Amino acid sequence: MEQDLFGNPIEPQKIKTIAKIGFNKIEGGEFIYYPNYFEQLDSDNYYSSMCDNIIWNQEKMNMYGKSVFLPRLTAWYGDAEKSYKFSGIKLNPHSWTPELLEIRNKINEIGKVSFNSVLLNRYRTGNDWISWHQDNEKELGINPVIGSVNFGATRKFQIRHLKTKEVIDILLHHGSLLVMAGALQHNWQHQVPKEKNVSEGRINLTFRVIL
Ligand SMILES: O=C(O)CCC(=O)C(=O)O
Ligand SMILES: [Mn+2]
Repeated sequence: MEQDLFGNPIEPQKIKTIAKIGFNKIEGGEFIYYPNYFEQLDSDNYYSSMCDNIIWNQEKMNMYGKSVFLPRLTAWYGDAEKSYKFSGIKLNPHSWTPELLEIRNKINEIGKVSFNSVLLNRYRTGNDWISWHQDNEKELGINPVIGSVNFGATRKFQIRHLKTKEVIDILLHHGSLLVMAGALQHNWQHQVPKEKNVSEGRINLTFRVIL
C-alpha cells in the first residue's frame, strides 16, 4: 500500500461515481451539475475575452515558512466592500465587468441566491491545479452556496467525503455549471488535480456570497 511522508499507509481513493446531470443529493451535502449550461459560442467568447480582459495575478502563499507562488493565476471581482481572505492572502475586489455581471445574473436563479463576488482561477495548462480544501472561510457563512462556471479545457473536479473518503468525479467542461450547496463544505473537500496530458488552459469562476 502507498505510504505518506511518515510511513503511514494511505488508503487507495474510492472513486464511487461520475456525477449525474441536474440535482445530486449525497451524504452530507448536495450539488447541481449542468455540463452544458452555456452555449458553445457564448462560452468561446467568454473564454477569450476573460483571457484578455481579466486582471490576472499569480499570488504567493506561505507554506512551511516559505513564500511560494500558487500553481494557477487568480483574480477577485465583486461588490466594492466585499474583500476575501484565503490561504493567508487578502484580496480586494475589482469592480464587476459587464460579462461577469451577465453570468452572475443568469446563475443567481439556479443558486437561488444573490452572488456578490467571484473568485476566478486560471489554469494555464494541466500542470496548474488546486489541492484538497473546503470553501469554509467564515465570511461565506454556515452552508455556503458556491456557483462554479467553467470555460476552456475540461478538467476533473473531485469531491471527497472527510470521513468515508468516498470520491466523486465531476467533469467540468467548457460552458458547464456546478452549484455546491447544503452542508457540502462541512463534509466534503474538493480539488482539481494536475493532469499531465492537458495542454490547454481553463478558466473557472466561483461565485460566492460574502456576508
Ligand atoms: O477550479 C475549480 O473548479 C475549483 C476552484 C476552487 O475550488 C476554489 O477556487 O476554491
Ligand atoms: Mn474551492
